[in-house]
Amino acid sequence: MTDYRIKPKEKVVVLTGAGISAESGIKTFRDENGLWRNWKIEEVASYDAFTQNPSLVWEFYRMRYLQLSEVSPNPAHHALAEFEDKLAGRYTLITQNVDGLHLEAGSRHVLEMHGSLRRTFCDNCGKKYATNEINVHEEVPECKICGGNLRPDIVWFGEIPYSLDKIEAAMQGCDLFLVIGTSGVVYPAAGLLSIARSNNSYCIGVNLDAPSNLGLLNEFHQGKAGEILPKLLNELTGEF
Ligand code: BV8
Ligand code: ZN
Repeated sequence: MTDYRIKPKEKVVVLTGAGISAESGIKTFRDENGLWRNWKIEEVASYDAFTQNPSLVWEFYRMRYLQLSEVSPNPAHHALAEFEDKLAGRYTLITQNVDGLHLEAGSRHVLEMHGSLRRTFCDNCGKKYATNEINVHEEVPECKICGGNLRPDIVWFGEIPYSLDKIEAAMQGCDLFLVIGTSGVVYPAAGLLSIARSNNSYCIGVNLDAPSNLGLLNEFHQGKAGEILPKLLNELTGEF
């Protein structure tokens, strides 16, 4: 599988995308039955869409939020949580996913760069809410303080992702970069692999299909993350 072995003090950064949650039953975006087959990005995943039709945007996110109560982390999420325990202090997990499954699996240092379905905030006064403390069944949930429209705490297209400063710091001096379950289409997340290469990180990819930026990888393991990661991560830490 891999000959790479993480040396003591080496720093590891992991970037995940929708593919790592696929085996939990959560739709990806760009696979054949992905979300963007039935929903138009411009109608549900931008601030303009929200101001023009908040009800449609909430229909899209309500459906995805309610699904969270029916899904759970899969072996890929659990393998990463155990991996983190072995690399305490020199490990960063960056996820594009908004499902919160890494946290549910026990990962601790997670940078949810595109936000989370489990958080909401008021578009008018900024008050933050956990989504489980609002009435998500309201057509457009209202702020208890000012009556404004609540929005999912999701980074939409055209909005600046969260934690870019922490992400940039993590990428500096990163020795091993793992990119898992992402089509490598959405920036700035997709640009991290190029940054890793320019920082001379060793780059390993795990994906069902060959991603668009395959040429930048030192190693590519094709297949399902839930099947590949448990063994691969144990090999990397020399446990296998
Ligand atoms: C920004 C929240 C300015 C929504 C998301 C033209 C060129 C380049 C860039 C742009 C451009 N025009 C506009 C842009 C910028 C734009 C962008 O990149 N657009 C793309 C579409 C071209 N980006 C932005 O707008 C970003 N903001 O640029 O602000 C800025 C930035 C920095 C500094 C200053 C200013 C904001 C982007 C965030 C948008 N929000 N999410 C929501 O979730 O509802 S993006 C959305 O796509 C999700 O977060 C998702 O995670 C992400 C990426 O998709 P993937 O995770 O890769 O999922 P996908 O379905 O594509 O692929 C799944 C993969 O898994 C597949 O390859 C499949 O083979 C694999 N797989 C499937 N099953 C498995 C598997 N792998 C392993 N195991 C399996 N079992
Ligand atoms: Zn408010």
